[in-house]
This record gives sequence, structure tokens and C-alpha cells, in this order.
Amino acid sequence: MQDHHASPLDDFIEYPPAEMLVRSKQFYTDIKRRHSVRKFSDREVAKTIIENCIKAAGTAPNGANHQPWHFVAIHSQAVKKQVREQAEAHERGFYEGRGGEEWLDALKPLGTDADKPYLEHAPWLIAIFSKKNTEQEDGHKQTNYYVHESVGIATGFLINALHYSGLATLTHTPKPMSFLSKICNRPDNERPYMLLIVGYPAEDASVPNHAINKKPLCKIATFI
Ligand code: IYR
Repeated sequence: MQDHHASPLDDFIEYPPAEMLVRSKQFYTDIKRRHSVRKFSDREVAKTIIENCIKAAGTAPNGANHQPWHFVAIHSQAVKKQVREQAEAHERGFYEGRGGEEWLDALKPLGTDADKPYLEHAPWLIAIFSKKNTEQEDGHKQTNYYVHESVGIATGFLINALHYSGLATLTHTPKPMSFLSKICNRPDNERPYMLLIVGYPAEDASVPNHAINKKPLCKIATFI
């Protein structure tokens, strides 16, 4: 082993097969409970919890370990209001036809519309940005690789960490999303990737059955 390699066995934990079976079932049972929430309570969530979840997201596998992401955690009521106003303005165009008939039909069972009060009600919004390059201290722009894949995986880690911590989430992708760059004051080499709404579900939040039914294993996997 070369000097600059740490041993992966330092942090790899080997469980007995019976325990692996139990753990895999437990994980599935727990993650299966996660679903998007579209009505949030305004109950506060401590910043440290959000920080820990973002740290977890930052451990995601990614191209050349360049970590081509930036997370903007928005708690300011004034900034959340701006996000809501601009997202709703874009969504109105989408729901009034820009989305196209097929897409709008596909969304009908979810009952979504252009009103996004949760963007102001939830205690935290996390805007995720992807970075096509990273400026080094000497000004050199280091190219990033597999940016979309890397940021997608980090977003998955983040959603998982938030769920594990006991929080509800909603993935929101207003189109176009460029307004987030301005509101969050992000540089030109970054593109908004997704907006996560984070908090507790409102007491009267409900989830359409359509959104909970997941395809069985035989429909999503092939073993050869
Ligand atoms: N971005 C819009 C529309 C939307 C699109 C998909 I695909 C969804 O799964 C849900 C909504 C919105 O947030 O309303």
C-alpha cells in the first residue's frame, strides 16, 4: 500500500451475515416510511441538525473527490419569502400550460399547483448548487467530473440524513431555477440543482396514495 493511502479496513465494519440480513431489512423498513410532504409546520429545527446533515451529504462519493457541490441553508424569513415569490411566479407559467399536457396530466394524482406556501412556512430551505469547476487559491479553475451524478448522490445522502434525523423533506425543482443563484448570491460557475424543503409535517398534511405505492422488486430489478 502506498504511503498516502489510509487503510479502508480502519473504518469498514464487518457484520455477521445474520446481522447483515437484519440491518438490510431495518434500513428498508425505515427508508420506506419517507415520502414527500407538501404541507409543513413552522416549528423550528436547530441549525446544528441541518449542519450535521449537510456534513453527511458532503461525504458522498463523487468525481475525483472534487466535491462539486455547495449547499445554501436558508433560515431567514425574508429570503424564504423571496424564494416563494419567485418560485410561484415560475410555477404559474408551468401550470398554466408551459409544462405541456402530458406532464400536467402526470402530476394530477399528486394534486400539486403553483401555490408553494411551504417555501415560507418550513423552517429551512436547502438550495443545492452544482459546480462545473472549482477555483483554486491561485486562481486556477479545476475542472470537476461527473458533476450531475456526484451532486445527485450527495442530494440522496442529504435526504437520507434528514429523514434519519427525524425530519420531513420535499424535493422541489422549480423551472427555471436560475433565480436561486441570484437570491443565494452564488457565482457563475455554480448552477442550482435542487431545492429541499425541510421541517416537520403540518398536522393536517396528507399524502396521496399514488405517491406511496412503490413498484415491487420484480418490476425494478433483474438478477442474472
Ligand atoms: N416543479 C413543479 C411541478 C412538479 C413536477 C414534478 I416531475 C413533480 O413530481 C412534482 C411537481 C412543482 O413543484 O409544483
